[in-house]
Amino acid sequence: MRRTFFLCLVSAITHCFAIVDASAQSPKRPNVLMIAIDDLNDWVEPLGGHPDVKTPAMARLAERGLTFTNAHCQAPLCNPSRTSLMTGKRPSSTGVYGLAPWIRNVPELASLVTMPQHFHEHGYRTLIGGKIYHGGYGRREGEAESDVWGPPAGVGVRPKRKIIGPTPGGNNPLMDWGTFPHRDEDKGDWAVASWAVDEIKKMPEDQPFFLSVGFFLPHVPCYATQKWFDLYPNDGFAMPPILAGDRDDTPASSWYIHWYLPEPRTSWLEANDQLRPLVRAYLACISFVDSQVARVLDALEQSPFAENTIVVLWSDHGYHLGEKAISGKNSLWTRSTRVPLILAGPGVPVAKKCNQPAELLDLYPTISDLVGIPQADGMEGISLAPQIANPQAPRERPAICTHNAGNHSACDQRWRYIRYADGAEELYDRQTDSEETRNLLFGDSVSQEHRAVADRLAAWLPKADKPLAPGSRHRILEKRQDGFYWEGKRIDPTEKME
Ligand SMILES: [Ca+2]
Ligand SMILES: [Ca+2]
Repeated sequence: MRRTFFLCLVSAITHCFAIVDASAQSPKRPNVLMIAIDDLNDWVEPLGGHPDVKTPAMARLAERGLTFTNAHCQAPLCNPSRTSLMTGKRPSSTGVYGLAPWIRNVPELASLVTMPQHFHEHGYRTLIGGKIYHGGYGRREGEAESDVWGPPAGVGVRPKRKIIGPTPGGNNPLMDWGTFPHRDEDKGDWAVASWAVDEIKKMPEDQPFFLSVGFFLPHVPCYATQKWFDLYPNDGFAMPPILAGDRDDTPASSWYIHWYLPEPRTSWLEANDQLRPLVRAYLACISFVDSQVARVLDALEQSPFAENTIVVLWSDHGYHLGEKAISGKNSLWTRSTRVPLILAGPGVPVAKKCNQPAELLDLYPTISDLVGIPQADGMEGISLAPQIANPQAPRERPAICTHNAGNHSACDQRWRYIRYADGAEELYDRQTDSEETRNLLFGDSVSQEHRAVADRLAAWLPKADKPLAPGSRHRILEKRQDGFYWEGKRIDPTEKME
């Protein structure tokens, strides 16, 4: 009784001080540090996607926060994924499926309020450095996307010529990997991390901040200095599981969604002895970018904001390293859709994992909830606050990924269902087949159970897909009356696929 009274008294006094404090100055909302990484799949220690990968900074972040182990992007490509995350809208709602357009160039989308803008409206100082939006989008004068702009994303120093030589699909200069004499300090991501560190050091303390830091690696070209390659000696790392004939049970339309791309297919990588070098370079770049995450996290921890900042780390989509006959993204399988998503800070549980389905587009409403500002209008994501309060809290809606109009996948805790624009389907039991190799809807003897699972997940897919937004370009697939068109050119279904 006495103890209860005492606690009530303490509570009343604390409450009273809180009121006094609030009247003296505006309530101190948590800051937000958002770290985005480009083309990083689940090869990070907290997700266990590769047995040998070394990502101590991300492991450390996971130790002080909550890792969503079943998080998926809304599009397996930079611009549509980032557009979705930053606007809270699905690609099927905006019609942004390709590397263009930028939303402000589309009259119907121009007034969408992005996450930094929403936070700015609620008193936050916003800063963006590196790759948050695709390309140079948002950086032009007159576009009020951020209060402060840091350096743009960039590769930094490059070798004089491509290390691996010419590649198929147009010999794109980005399609390269390996090491050459240079310094970590000469890399684009180093400059972005340095900028973030400086901004944290000189950050005003009288206004909450929303700092977005976007790293470019392990996006191609996968260049890193020798020390990062030394972490993965040539015979000292596992190769990803690559199953010959894995696509014998996937439909032709699974090829159309990545029909003609600069990313080499596995057949070329194997024929040119480049598969192992690519995997090694990708691992090296992951560890390098992790070291840049460490620099930013260290700066935050040494700052006055250490205790009052929500940290969120995500990647815009995954990456194939030879699995299912391709390298790159632009598929609807786990290699492309599964992404790191880690949150830490005030209100977030420590060293926990949540395997409920989560979508990157949930971040906008989730972070709004975590800092206590109103929800923006028209959010299509669902706040993850219930899972942050209780990582076991069930979530009914599966995570949906879209690659061009009409091609979708849906993941719940166990299954992945895929439907392409021509109606072709796939279903995988990820509980027994985590790499999604056995399409349970292939062949003539589909079980009633599997049909029912497929139909249940299909019901969640967007009912209508917005047509291509004006100005759509790059990696565009369209299903027209007479077949599929890739970048405006009709696909010949008899053409060789692998
Ligand atoms: Ca990307
Ligand atoms: Ca297969």
